[in-house]
Amino acid sequence: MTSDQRVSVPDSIRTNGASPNPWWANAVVYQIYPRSFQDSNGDGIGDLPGITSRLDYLADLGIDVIWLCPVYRSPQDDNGYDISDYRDIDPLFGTLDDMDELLAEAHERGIKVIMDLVVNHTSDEHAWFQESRDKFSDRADWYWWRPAREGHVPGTPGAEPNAWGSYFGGSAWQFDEVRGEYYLHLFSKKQPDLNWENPDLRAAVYSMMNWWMDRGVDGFRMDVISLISKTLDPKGRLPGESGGSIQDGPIGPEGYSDSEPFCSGGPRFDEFLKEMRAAVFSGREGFLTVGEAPGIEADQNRHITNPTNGELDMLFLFDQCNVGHGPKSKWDLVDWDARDLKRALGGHQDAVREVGWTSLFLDNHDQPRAVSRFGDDSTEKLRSLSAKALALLIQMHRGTPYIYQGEELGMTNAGFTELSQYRDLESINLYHQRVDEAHISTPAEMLNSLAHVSRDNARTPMQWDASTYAGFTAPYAPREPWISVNPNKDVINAKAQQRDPDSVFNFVKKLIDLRHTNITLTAGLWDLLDPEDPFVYSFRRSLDEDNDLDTPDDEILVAVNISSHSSRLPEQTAALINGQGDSDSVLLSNYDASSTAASLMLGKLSPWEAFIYRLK
Ligand code: TEU
Ligand code: CA
Repeated sequence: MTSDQRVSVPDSIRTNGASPNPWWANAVVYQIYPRSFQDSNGDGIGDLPGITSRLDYLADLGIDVIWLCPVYRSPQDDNGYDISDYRDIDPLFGTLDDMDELLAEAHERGIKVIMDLVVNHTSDEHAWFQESRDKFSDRADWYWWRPAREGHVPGTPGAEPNAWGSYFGGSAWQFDEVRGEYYLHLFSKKQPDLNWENPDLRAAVYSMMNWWMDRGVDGFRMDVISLISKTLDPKGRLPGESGGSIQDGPIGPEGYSDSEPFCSGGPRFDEFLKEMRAAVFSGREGFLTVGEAPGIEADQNRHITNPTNGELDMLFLFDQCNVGHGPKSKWDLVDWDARDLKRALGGHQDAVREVGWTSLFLDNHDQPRAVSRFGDDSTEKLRSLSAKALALLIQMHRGTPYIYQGEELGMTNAGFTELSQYRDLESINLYHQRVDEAHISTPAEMLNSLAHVSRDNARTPMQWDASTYAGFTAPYAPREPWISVNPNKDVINAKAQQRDPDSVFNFVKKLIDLRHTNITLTAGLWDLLDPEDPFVYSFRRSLDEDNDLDTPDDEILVAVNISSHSSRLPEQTAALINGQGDSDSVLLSNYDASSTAASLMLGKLSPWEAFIYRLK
């Protein structure tokens, strides 16, 4: 698409008048998991030169921003989310020169690059942590060090300072022989949590962020930023700690309590975000900040993304990702239907109707593939239809869409059947915790849960072509890919889809183009229709009547049949169509305009039928 076709969004309606310079309001972001995107040197692991070599593909797709998952120096315990040096690139991925080259080549193509910022924790191999193990060092207080529970021998079972469990299994506390105390790690024991109460630590983080901004990055995706402020009692004690005055929550089936109610959106969260905004972003322009925010409610999102509060541009909220998860854990799978998705995504939309913004996504590197999870990958035809339907659904809400690598091809779950095929520490640890330690799952049950929700489902190599390793690494490469390629690369791959006008890729390309050129889709209000219909998810996008724009598309209907059978058009949706069906009004459909017009006249949608329709 040429840039002169692109509408620029007037300030008055971009975020209902509230945001200064929200260029990202009609941008589309593409997430890259470097390890799995493109290997350039045959070691079986994706790298920075590999990404640079694929920028033309991304330019063809039409995206505006790349979110690059962590490439900093790291022992790779959690694939780079454990950083040992924030100011260097891990040799697995390349060098600082390779990073500069990627930035320059992306900018050359009009693509911005935001980096992952992981500052809730570092690696235990970071120099800050090593120094902190000495009680008398300047950095003694940069992490959450605590003595053993009163009356217990340090390092023995039950002596942990409180009952919090780690997201990756086991206790959230690790005893350190050198310091003779425990440190907190909400994630793996190689990811100690930073103590944001310490102002020197905060200053060091902001200085590092400024260093990257000055080097040319365009902003940050902030890893679990919602967890940086922990709830403390007046004496600085954590919930459940000996002598503290705040009670911990109940112990769950795996034997630990949940830290999230005390860590997510904690008491100083807004203060820290405002301080960061002022220290890093004031005086800069054209950047983007997006915070990963598990545990944050839609209403808090409105406050955080209200530009007058000076915190973050947008957050990732996870309600839609929790659809289909049992109340206790993501490993318990439960039935769901379109109403659950409407409640989750609709709640996000309603909260920012007046002010604030939201991000739109179904897929990322921690989630199973959307087409396997919410769509239907049982046949090639249904896979293609449902991948398009889900892409249309998510991108037509109000907010900034994020596409995770391979989602634009409708890539599916990995199809692993044995534990040895998994690489993710979460999958492996939780298997052992639930099967061997807590005895709450059988091996077959846990393998079934992993097949549905393991993070590795999203981490198999990008499928570029049908060759042995899907073009991810050379067929003659000395090393196999670090995780196996999905055998369906023969059918699902970028090369085939770029050539096929009916592919998921070319459909997503049209969606991105619409986001760029249709102002109603960027700025229009969002109104859910037929909330109680279990199959059809439909909504209306419309510009405020008093907008100052001259546009033909000021009222648009979006409808998606979230099922593999045909469904009746529900009442409110049908009333808007009023028995008419005009193929010229179909802006996009995953069938074709005339069959969608016929569906509308009959009042019945075909399996996974999804369309965008101009009402006036
Ligand atoms: O994920 C945080 C987060 O919300 C996850 O813990 C999520 O609950 C988990 O992946 C569910 O399976 C971020 C990163 O996206 C993830 O890749 C990292 O492992 C994690 O933080 C720790 O840095
Ligand atoms: Ca490599």
